[in-house]
Amino acid sequence: MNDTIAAIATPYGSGGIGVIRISGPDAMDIAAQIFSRTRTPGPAARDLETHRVHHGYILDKGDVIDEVLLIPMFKPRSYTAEDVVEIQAHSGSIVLKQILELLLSNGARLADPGEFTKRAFLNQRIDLTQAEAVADIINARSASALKFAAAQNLGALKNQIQDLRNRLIHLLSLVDVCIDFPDDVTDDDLAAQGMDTLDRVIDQCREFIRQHEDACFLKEGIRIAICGKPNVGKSSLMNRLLTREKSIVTALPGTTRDPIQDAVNMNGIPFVITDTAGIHDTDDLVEIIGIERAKDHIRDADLILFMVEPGTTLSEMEFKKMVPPDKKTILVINKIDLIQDRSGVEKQGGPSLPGLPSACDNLIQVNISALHDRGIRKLREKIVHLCVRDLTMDGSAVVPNLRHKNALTRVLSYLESAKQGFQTGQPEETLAIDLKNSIDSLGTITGETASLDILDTIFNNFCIGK
Ligand SMILES: Nc1nc2c(ncn2[C@@H]2O[C@H](COP(=O)(O)OP(=O)(O)OP(=O)(O)O)[C@@H](O)[C@H]2O)c(=O)[nH]1
Ligand SMILES: [Mg+2]
Repeated sequence: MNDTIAAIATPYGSGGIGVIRISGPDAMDIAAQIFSRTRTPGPAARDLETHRVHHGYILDKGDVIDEVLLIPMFKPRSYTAEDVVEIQAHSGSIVLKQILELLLSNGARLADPGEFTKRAFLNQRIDLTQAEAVADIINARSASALKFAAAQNLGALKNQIQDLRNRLIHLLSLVDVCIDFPDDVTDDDLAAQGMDTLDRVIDQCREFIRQHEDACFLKEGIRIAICGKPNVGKSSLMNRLLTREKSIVTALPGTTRDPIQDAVNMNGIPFVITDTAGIHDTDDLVEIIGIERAKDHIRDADLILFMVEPGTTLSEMEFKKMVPPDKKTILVINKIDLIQDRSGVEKQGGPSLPGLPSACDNLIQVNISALHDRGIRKLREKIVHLCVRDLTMDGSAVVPNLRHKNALTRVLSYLESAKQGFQTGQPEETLAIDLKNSIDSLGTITGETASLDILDTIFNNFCIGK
């Protein structure tokens, strides 16, 4: 951290402006070597006022490379809490690369991925949950994912974890007093206070884990599988939901073999939809493999759109083969145009509603025509409602990620053991070990006790320049 790093912070390619970022003790000196307020080399601009925008030119051996704006942000009021200089240049890959190379030849080092954010963490401007939230904001694929990431970036998770950690540290200090001055605290007092703190912290850890399980798919996408017999219109529906022609549609049964997958946002919530091969009894080897893959996707899905068409019948057995019990399922009756006109009046002489087993009675049913774009909006509403209604995320914008969840699970096991220790009157020294371990595990979430391995894993996933 004693050196000065530089990187292009904006994406590769052409654009209005591109930003080059420099951070470290020599940031201003290095920038001053290549920046001039006039088109010709002048005295080095070292005395620029901090947190102001300065107009000037980047010069290379007297030649103007670009007209730029330069913003010095001296420590500690900067992204990394070090001296930072940002140069706003015209955004073309050649011009940005030339400016970067000039900075490197004047003493800066090319930043590693995520190194600016890593420095912000190591300089204690942000904790590890906030650093992770920076990557989540950049990678957010939906409004809901962005909302959680933004709250975490502002310290929502950090504050709550620190509060739990402080409670445990307080309890540990009480246990330490008991060890050193056994006469000052009675066993009963310690047990009462210990149980109270442990119950509260355990409840909160469980709540965090529940929130992870409830809402992590809001970050990654809720998995929907479209399934049914061949030719019922699964691929047509897939294309409607994606609003583009992704899956091949033909009048031939057995058109879709490989599962076709794509992501889409509905109401700001990310979904990953899979169109699958029609399920039926067949001797065709390729179809058999496709059907096996379809079943894998159906098993892993969070929601199934089970499709049928008018004029067919389905036995209980056939239904069970396609839809596993206890899966969230919407019964989609497609090709409704064959039996009803646009105003919902029954057509005479055509096919009738499908004959379905009683297991379908409890399913939410939506009638659509994928071909004529009827009922699709209602189906979208039902999908969103069914997937999000169980979430009790109101008032709590905290969604721990998998790393946090694993740490919380470790914390829980130490605390359960400590609780048992209090209940069975174990020696204070043993209780202290469990408490210490739980405090350390909580610290890995915020970064207070995180190992270098954890830091490397987190920051290596960042882009360069962040
Ligand atoms: N009348 C009518 N035809 C439809 C509708 N939706 C789909 N089709 C037709 O039904 C046929 C099969 O559609 P697909 O979307 O390929 O059906 P699928 O379920 O994906 O078929 P497989 O991949 O073979 O299992 C095509 O000819 C579609 O044009 C609809 O709402 N009404
Ligand atoms: Mg298909």
